[in-house]
Amino acid sequence: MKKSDSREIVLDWPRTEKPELTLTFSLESSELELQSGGSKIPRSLMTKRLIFTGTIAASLLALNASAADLFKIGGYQFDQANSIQSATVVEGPPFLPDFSSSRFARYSESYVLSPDKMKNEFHSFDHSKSIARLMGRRSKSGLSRHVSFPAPGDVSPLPNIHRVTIELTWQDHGLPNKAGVDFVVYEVASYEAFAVAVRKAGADEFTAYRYKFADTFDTTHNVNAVGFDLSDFGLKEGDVISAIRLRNVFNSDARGGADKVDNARGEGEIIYPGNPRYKEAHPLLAKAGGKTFNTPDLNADFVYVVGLHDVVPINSTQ
Ligand SMILES: [Ca+2]
Ligand SMILES: [Ca+2]
Repeated sequence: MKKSDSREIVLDWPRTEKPELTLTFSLESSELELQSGGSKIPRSLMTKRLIFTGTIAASLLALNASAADLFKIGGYQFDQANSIQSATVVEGPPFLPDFSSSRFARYSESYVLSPDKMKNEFHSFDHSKSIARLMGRRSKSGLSRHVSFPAPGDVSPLPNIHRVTIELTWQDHGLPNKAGVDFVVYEVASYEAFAVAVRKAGADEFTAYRYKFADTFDTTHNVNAVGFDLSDFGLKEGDVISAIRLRNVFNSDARGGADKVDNARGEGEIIYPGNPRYKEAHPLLAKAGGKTFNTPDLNADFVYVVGLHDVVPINSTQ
């Protein structure tokens, strides 16, 4: 953003106050805060609107002038404008069960601890971008819904029999590879295995699939946060991806053998049975030093996937 860019920012201020106000932005809480005479103005008093137009400090513009769209879950802060916009089953029987994720992105931790004192930072969260709802599943409550990979007892598809893949896109936008982690997959409740591949904008093929241990479990939101760095998929910095695929994993109950990984830690590139590297590959583990997944733990539950940087438009020819 250039300093000369002109942008309108709408601020609210209390009816009773003169507009001699200080505007601050907290990087910690991602909140814009108005102060008058050194005291914070409660949001409940913010009823009038003050409109600034013209040149605004670049540091403020960098916030996209929409602090309300920034959320933090499982240690990752994201702008919900960068959430994926479409989800489709592209491999396997198309029906996957969906469930309510009633705790996901509903309340902030501080609000849960003291609801009378704290504001709920998630009141403006867009649950319609949760994975199952993007797949057209209805929600009576208006909350997020997750879709689950095959589990024992399902009629179809079945674990260790059907390969199931979900493709996610930002439609006409893509996600650039920048320094560090680029996107995060939120998987509900106990951690269950899944593989991830990406497609570079303009490419026909997806990369090899990778499996990763969960980074953290967020008890407030009942999700595992699993961050992925596009460099691990072989992309260069500045490369843009146009799609992500999530695929189920097989264990040793599968007829052809378990999916393995290339790293002795138990995560990394997935090495499928039949691959010449399969003999040297390693068991896929639930966590570092952990065990392999049992069949009831192959039904990963996807609620939300979001880019950690701003998505960019991609040409239809890419
Ligand atoms: Ca990266
Ligand atoms: Ca799970």
